[in-house]
Amino acid sequence: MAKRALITGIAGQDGGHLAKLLHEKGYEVYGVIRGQLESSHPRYQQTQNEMPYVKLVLADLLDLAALTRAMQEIKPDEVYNLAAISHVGYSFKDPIMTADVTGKGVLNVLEAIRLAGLEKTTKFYQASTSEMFGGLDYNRPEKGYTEESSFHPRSPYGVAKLYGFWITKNYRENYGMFAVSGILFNHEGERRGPEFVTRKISQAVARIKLGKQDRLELGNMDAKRDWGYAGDYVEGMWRIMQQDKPDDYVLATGETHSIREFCELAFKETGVDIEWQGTGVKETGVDKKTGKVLISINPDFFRPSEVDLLLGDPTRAEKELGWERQVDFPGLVKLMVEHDLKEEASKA
Ligand code: NAP
Ligand code: G4F
Repeated sequence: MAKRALITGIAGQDGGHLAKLLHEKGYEVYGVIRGQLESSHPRYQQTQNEMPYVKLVLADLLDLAALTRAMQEIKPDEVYNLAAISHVGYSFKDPIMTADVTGKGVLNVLEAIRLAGLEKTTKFYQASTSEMFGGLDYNRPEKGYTEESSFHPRSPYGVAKLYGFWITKNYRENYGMFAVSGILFNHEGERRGPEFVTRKISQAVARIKLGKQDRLELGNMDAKRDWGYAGDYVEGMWRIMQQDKPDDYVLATGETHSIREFCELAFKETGVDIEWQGTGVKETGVDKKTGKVLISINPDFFRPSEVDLLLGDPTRAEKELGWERQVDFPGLVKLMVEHDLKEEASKA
């Protein structure tokens, strides 16, 4: 009989990649979509059209009753909890809702599994994050954060995710559940939401190339991230869930790049060389050939506190899971810009 997987956050970036992967592996895939989206709603229909093989389940991460009902009816072999308020900048604006969904929502899913009497049979994956490390100098190992590194979250999102991480570990220890975390560093791609910096850049580059936008406004240009491709990371999630012994793993590339480097490579894809001029909020990215300002700073995008540098060490995942990323940093930027050039060109 086919294994059954339930994915929360099905309509998000990773939800789509993971659903496709599990479907290709022969799973029966169920996807949780927010409770108020009736089947006639465009968002529901869009998700269903994109993933016709997924059986959509209406539920909200805040609704324990709906989640418990879903567990009782589906009896999934594997639950992947990807749903969250996942935008770090937004979490400063709405910390209460972020704590409820991104933090306590994890407990709701775990409790739903337990209330349905499935804690000995259903495996649980929690989408933990490198944001839990915080990127401060004192706890940053030279080769990158590992499963042993200490945490110091720098945002309401990071704090909420740390609760999710610990409650998952707690259920593993308390009830003997196969409950694990993937501690994933930034992963991007053609499904990335436009509110995240990489997609904001790739969309802007495409729109500027097509004459639909003049300029790209960004916040902190100095931040560095360990960016991989989301398609590679969902393979890692699945591998974490196939281990004999439940445990937590870091998935990362082991490389870190600045926002500036991402911009330079992205514009290069459309034949534009960027030259940086000025400093601080006056910094601009200029088209070397024409002298036109294409990138400027808007302090509205600054955050009250910042994670300056993220770098992960994936050694353990590579050794124990045999996980290896397929797409490198230049490949990721290229893939995103090429996708957005086609997408923008197809729009009126
Ligand atoms: P995403 O695109 O923001 O997707 C999150 C999904 O959660 C969305 O589909 C959203 O639904 C859903 N959601 C939000 N609130 C909900 C609620 N109350 N009830 C039910 N569903 C709700 O995030 P992602 O990039 O795919 O990331 C997946 C997970 O991995 C997240 O938990 C994220 O925090 C974590 N993570 C991501 C990265 C990364 O670099 N992408 C790295 C580490 C960890 P709507 O579609 O209706 O808005
Ligand atoms: O793309 P970002 O918003 O991603 P961030 O904050 O690293 O969070 C993402 O990765 C985490 C894993 O490390 C996930 F857990 C989380 O759910 C999410 O997927 O911002 C990246 C960097 C930041 O330093 C930000 O300040 O880019 C900087 N930045 C500069 N200008 C900007 C902008 N970020 C956004 N979103 N928009 C800007 O205009």
